[in-house]
Amino acid sequence: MALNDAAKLLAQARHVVVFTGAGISAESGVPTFRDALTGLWSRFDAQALATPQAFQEDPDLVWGWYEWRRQLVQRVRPNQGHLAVARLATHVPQLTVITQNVDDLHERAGSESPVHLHGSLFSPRCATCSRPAPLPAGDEQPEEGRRVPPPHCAHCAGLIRPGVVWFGEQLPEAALESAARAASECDVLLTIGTSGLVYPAAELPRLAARSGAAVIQVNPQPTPLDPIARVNLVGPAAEILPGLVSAAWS
Ligand code: BV8
Ligand code: ZN
Repeated sequence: MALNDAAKLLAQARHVVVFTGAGISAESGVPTFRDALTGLWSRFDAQALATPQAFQEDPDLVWGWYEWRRQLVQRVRPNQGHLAVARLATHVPQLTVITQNVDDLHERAGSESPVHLHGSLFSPRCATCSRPAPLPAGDEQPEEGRRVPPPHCAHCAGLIRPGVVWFGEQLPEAALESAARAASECDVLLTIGTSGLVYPAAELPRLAARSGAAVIQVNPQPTPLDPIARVNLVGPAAEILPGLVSAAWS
């Protein structure tokens, strides 16, 4: 049965990579990228809003969207899926957590320094001189769809932007390099809650499979990664992961 097969692969693994997408945060109440734009945001397309062009054209709208998302993340909690991933570290000789998510739920669940391929909502920086900027004080959540003018850089007065990787922007080189090295060296890559559509991140599970790793997928929906998954656990992460970890090390 698929769960036992996955548990056996995990229990025997020396180096496990966990690769997560927006789906692992869905059960915490963080909308996935596909359905991030609900309510008043629904008139926008995330892929159009998550671009340097959008910020150029309407910085207040883009800053307002990210501030709304950051405040939302601050109000929710890691779920049983994030906690199970954190527990893996106590069982697996070597664990590398790689996330495409810009929330801090892996950290808050206890995962040490996950690799953030697409940056973070919690590391704003100056769009002009790239100096890191402080997070805005206060925690009132801007209401959905409201424009919020971004702060200005204390050093050069440039506009502050979210510390995320937008479409058309390069991923942080060090993060991508360490992620690719881990994917090519691991015995098992556990891909959780990602549609496997966004590159170059989506290349990682394929790289792991090509390098001989067993890929285990956790997702309620079919994805383009199905053909390379040794085991496909169909269902929500917060339900599947705790059972998987206890089946492997009970
Ligand atoms: C770059 C941060 C180049 C921002 C994000 C054509 C072909 C190939 C590539 C391209 C192309 N045209 C353009 C490109 C490049 C582009 C790309 O890949 N586009 C795609 C759409 C085709 N990539 C880029 O632009 C990247 N940069 O290539 O630079 C370059 C080279 C040289 C010089 C300059 C530039 C940058 C990509 C990073 C974009 N930023 N995030 C923000 O968050 O606002 S990506 C963003 O979308 C998310 O981070 C996420 O990774 C991704 C996908 O969003 P979602 O679908 O929500 O999330 P996910 O994919 O994880 O899917 C949710 C899944 O969860 C689903 O499968 C669902 O079934 C599942 N699920 C739901 N509930 C649960 C669940 N699973 C488990 N449990 C549940 N309960
Ligand atoms: Zn500056």
